[in-house]
Amino acid sequence: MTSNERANSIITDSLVNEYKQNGAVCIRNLLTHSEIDLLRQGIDENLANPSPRFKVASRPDDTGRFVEDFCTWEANPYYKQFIYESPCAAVAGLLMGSSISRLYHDHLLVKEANTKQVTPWHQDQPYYNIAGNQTCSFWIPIDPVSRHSTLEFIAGSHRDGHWFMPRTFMSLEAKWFPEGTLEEIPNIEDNRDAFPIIGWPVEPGDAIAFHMLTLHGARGTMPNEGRRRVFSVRFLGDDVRHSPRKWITSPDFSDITEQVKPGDAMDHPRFPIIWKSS
Ligand SMILES: O=C(O)CCC(=O)C(=O)O
Repeated sequence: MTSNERANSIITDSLVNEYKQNGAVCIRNLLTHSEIDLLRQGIDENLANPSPRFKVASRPDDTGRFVEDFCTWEANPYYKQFIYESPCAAVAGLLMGSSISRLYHDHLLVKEANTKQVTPWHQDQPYYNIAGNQTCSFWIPIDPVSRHSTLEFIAGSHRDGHWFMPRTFMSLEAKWFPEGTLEEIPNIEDNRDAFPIIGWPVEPGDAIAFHMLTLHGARGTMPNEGRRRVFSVRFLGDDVRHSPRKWITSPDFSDITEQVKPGDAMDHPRFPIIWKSS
């Protein structure tokens, strides 16, 4: 079966509706052993040769460690092959209801066992340089992840028009939109029962897809768990347009700011179209 055929056989109308309603779905057994192996090699290569964008997202006294890297697919042959050959781009196209899936960027997120650092609740789009509604990010673990340590979402939070203030994960600084210009994220963690929190324990091969405005976050990892290595790849659909900012976005795309006009599609070699509907 081609990856397109696999995507078509897995993505049912009910999964598309769940994506529309909740802004996040778990797709069981989307990826083959060899695709997960490709990501394992890609992550090894990435950690051995971190990019200038690599960052440690946990404090020095954390009992574990949380590291991230961004936008390395062009230099990493394993990531590149995965992005072009796995069914993810086709799945994103079907979930977004888009005629294309354009690559936005890749993102590595590794939490070692017993990492105390949480990933605070946030939306992704306020950190970015894009406007539009047809968006889809994948969160793909290559290790088993428990319900405790998995990525969690507030079901439906992408639909209510809120753009919440993006802040740095550790010091909670407002480095993007100026203070006071966007709504603050409610205190979800201390009031978990008041929110429709969804999340899934996952095995290698499963993938979570979510909208770039869905509120999401993750706890730390448990001492008795292994590493939580995650590859994330993010796609844009038909209606997404360049929305350059006055500040440096995360990831930093200031090098393309002059090359794609505000309001234009993200038509640039950094953002290739990976899938088109037939
Ligand atoms: O892996 C995590 O802890 C956070 C992931 C996340 O925020 C994202 O993929 O946008």
